[in-house]
Amino acid sequence: AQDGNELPDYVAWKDANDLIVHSKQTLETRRAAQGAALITPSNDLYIRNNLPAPSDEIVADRDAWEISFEGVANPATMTLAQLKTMGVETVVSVLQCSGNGRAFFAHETSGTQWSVGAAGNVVWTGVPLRAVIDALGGENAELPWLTGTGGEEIPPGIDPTTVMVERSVPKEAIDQAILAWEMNGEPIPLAHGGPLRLIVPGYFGVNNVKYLKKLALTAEESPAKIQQSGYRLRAVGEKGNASQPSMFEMSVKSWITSPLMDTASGKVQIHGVAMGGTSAPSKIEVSVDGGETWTEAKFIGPDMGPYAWRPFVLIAELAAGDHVLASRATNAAGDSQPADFEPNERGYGNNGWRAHAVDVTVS
Ligand code: MSS
Repeated sequence: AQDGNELPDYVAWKDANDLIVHSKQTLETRRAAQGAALITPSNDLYIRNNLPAPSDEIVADRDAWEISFEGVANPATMTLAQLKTMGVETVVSVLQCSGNGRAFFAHETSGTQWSVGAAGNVVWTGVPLRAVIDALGGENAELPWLTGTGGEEIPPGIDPTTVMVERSVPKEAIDQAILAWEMNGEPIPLAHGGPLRLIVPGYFGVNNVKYLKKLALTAEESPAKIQQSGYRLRAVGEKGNASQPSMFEMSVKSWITSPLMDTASGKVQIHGVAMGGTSAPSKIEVSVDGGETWTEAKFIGPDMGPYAWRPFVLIAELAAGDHVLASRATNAAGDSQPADFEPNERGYGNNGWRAHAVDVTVS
């Protein structure tokens, strides 16, 4: 990578020039590399792992991967080969880490200092979860949570709940979720959760459990730390606990990807990407004066549904001098980005347009 940071072995196949290596477990897509792309190429997609990825033996025979289902009328263990006979659907959805935008908070936050690159727009293919659950006799109506367990090995001698990646989401998510085996038209790379990944469109990255080995309807949220106290929105200085909002549904957000620093005066194509969270982006405005005045910009390319992002462009006449370029998206539900997002202990969920603005010098 440009920093002189080497790509870790398990992601050596990625494009080093387009990535910032924060650590072995956290790699971010460069803002300029996001450009006006409809779909984020797998080579450029960010990585966030809470535990080291499992060995690549698990993708040697993908169809033999087993997943168990509980909390349904007829609990069962199925192979990926079986799932591939139960239906198939393709969903385009933004994969975004809860901490994307953390670097833009003014207060000090622990955790990876992501700017905009812990996000990508991805094509996922797999079986709708609803079809699988129906085939197993339906879910137990008394159980309100859908709980997915990741396939990492837990190092011996430690309490598994302290490290395991197990996430619960409200069971309403069943209707949009898919069990995916393909990403961007290819088998999901190990680094992104192959052989099988739970995709919950519209939900933050953490809920999209990789190497999914168990899926259950449960009475309670997972006892795992990542559920109980991790990924909870709370005031600066407060500890995490299960009464605080969990990082489930994403919100409306956008950012400019070009120009980012300097540009020549005259006509300039200002572009970026806009996402609606759980409903499609419906409007995108751009400001060249730090948010004093706004002009509606144009979406580029096809609308790929409520969970996808859309690239946008505004052709603006920029005079020489310093400009603050900002973007502000609105979704079909009528929500718009706030100027500022409330600072919170872990720096989650930042969608404030002011923090995502860029300073550009026009000469
Ligand atoms: N899964 C598993 N199994 N493990 C881990 O670690 N992580 C999370 C998700 N899932 C994990 C999982 C997170 S947290 C995120 S973001 C995501 O994933 C990412 O993805 P990629 O593929 O990009 O790496 Mo934050 O909210």
